[in-house]
Amino acid sequence: MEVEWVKKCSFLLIFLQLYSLSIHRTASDICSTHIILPGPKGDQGENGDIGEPGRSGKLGPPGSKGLIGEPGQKGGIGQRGKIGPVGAKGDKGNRGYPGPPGNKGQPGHSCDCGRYRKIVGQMDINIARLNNTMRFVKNVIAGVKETEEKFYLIVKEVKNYNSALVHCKDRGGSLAMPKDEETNSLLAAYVNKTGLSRVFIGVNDLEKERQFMYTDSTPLQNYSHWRPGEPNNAFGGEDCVEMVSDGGWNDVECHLSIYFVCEFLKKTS
Ligand code: GN1
Ligand code: CA
Ligand code: CA
Repeated sequence: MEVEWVKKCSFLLIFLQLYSLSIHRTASDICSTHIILPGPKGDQGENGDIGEPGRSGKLGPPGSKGLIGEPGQKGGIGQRGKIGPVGAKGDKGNRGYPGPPGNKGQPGHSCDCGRYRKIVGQMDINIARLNNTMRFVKNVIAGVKETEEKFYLIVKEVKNYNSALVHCKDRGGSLAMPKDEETNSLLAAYVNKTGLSRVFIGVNDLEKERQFMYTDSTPLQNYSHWRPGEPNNAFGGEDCVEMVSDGGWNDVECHLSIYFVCEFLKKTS
C-alpha cells in the first residue's frame, strides 16, 4: 500500500511541475529546454504472491545400482519330456504249454509181417558175422586192441615223440593215454605180445618241468604208473614218456626214436 501511495504522489508532483511551466512557456520550449528528473527511490515494495509452479527440471544422472532382489518363487512343473530310446531286448520267455493232440491218422496198410521179420532176422545174423570178421581183422591181422571206448594200435615204425604224435593225429587219433590201470595193463600186454620192450605213450612234461600232462592237455589226475625212481629227468633233458614191457612208465628224451602206440576214439553214434 505504501508503495502505491508513493507512486501516486510522484505522478502528482510531476503533473504540478508541468502545469506551472505550461502557463509561461510553450510545450515545445518545455520539451527542448527542460529535463524531467526522476524522483527519489521509493521504499521497497511488499513481496509478491507465490508464482505458478515452474517447468520440470532436466533428467538427473542414473542412481547407483540397487541390491540383489529376493529369489523368485519356484516355477511350476515342466512339460513331459520326449519319449526315450527303445530298451534292450528282454530275456527269453518260458516254454509254452504243450498244444492239443493232433487228429487221428489214416488207417495203416496191412503188411506181410512174417516176411519182413525174416529179412530183418537175416540182416541181424549178417551184422553179427561182419562184427566177428572185423574183430578178427583188427585183433589178429592188424593187431588192434580195444576197450569199450577206444582202439589202440602199436605202430611198428621208429619215430621221435613229436613225429609219432603227428603220425597218430594224421590218422584221426593221438598217442595212447592210459588213464586207468585196466587200460595200462591192456597196453602192457599188447607191447609184450608184439615182442617190443618200449613204446612212446601220450604223456610229457614239455610245458612245465615235473608237471606231466596227457597230449590232450589234461593233467595226470588219479592215475600214473611210474617205474621206481621215475620220473628222474635224467641229465636234465627227459620230457617225454615211454611205457616198458611190464607196463611201467619212464621219462626219456623226446628225440629218442622208438615205436609208439596210437589210440582212436570209437564213434559212439
Ligand atoms: C636210462 O641208461 P641211463 O641209466 O643213462 C633211461 C633214463 C632212466 C634210467 C633209469 C635213454 O638212463 O630215462 O631214468 O635209465 N634213459 C634212457 O635207470 O633210456
Ligand atoms: Ca622232464
Ligand atoms: Ca627217466
